[in-house]
Amino acid sequence: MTRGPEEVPCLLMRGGTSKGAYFLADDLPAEPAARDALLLRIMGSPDPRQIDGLGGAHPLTSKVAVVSPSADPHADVDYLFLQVAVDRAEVSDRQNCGNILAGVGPFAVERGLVAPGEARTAVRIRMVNSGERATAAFPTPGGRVDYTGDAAISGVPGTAAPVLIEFPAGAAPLLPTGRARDEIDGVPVTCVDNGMPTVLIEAAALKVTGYEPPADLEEDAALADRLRRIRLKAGRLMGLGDVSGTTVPKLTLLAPPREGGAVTTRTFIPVRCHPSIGVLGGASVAAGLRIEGSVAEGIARVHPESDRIRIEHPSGFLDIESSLGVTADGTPFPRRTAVVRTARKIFDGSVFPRAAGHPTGGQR
Ligand code: NQM
Repeated sequence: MTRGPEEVPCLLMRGGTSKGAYFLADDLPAEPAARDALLLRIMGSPDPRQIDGLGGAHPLTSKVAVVSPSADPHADVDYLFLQVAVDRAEVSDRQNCGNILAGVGPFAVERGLVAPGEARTAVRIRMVNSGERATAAFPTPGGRVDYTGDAAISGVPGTAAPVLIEFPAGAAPLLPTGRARDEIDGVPVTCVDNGMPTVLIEAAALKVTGYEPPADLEEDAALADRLRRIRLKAGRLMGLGDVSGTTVPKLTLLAPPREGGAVTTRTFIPVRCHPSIGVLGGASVAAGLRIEGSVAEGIARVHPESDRIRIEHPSGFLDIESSLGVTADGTPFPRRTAVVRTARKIFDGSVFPRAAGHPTGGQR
């Protein structure tokens, strides 16, 4: 069968607590503007319901992975993450996504980019957005990806095969402002980046408990305004420039743990409140908890003898293994970060982009 020009091979996958459309780079236009225009039509953006496309009307279900063989001798594949805005005609490569990363290894095997092992396969991934690397290992009994298993992750019903994701020591500075604590608009914050630029704030400093359901926090207009102003200033302090149109940095409110974990979190990504927490966002929080002088001091309960940090969030918890080192001049850096996610192939076939030339999504 010959494909028409408007038929694009696509694999829809749940990656961790997110869902995205996965493509081989060769199946999309190489030129970024043409690629992004096509992705908007595929996902059904801009439209608050994304009714005419694959998107699920939430930032966590409006995601794209573009995968290709890697020229990096230390990686098997390149993974470019693209956030497709829901109600704006915008596709951004400014952030990475550790949840969608969970599906990249299985996708690479499904598409024949990586030969599977007889029992397990470890895929070395270069994350194009950040230039960092990760390894994802998952079961491939008999040379086929097995998505079934007994690993449960908070925020996803049931169980599935574990995907172990490991991040080696990172090159980027953990503290982009060079300080463990800054003050913005009279609020102490810690700006940290262990894969996702994140601003940590004590929930109580913004007059919330940090235990509210995400929907209640999203309805709080005064909180939204304070967070917006803090984020704009934090973006500049972190060297990210004007972040008014970008999804980074994220903001995480911290409160003492209530379920035996290290800390309770509510994360804004950056407008919607995450129903759980992102992987790299969680990695940044975990690192922030270990940094001397951070705003987590007096809130978080961290055991220095264990690498494991349990981050409580609205739908359960995320366990992260996180260890830091300190350079001779006292600068903290990430030694190793690891996390277990699951992924599931939902659909494999062709997607038919909506017709070009309907940019607004119609009536509201
Ligand atoms: O931080 C949401 C998600 C994410 C990002 C967001 C993520 C990560 O849950 O690695 O996974 O922060 O936009 O998919």
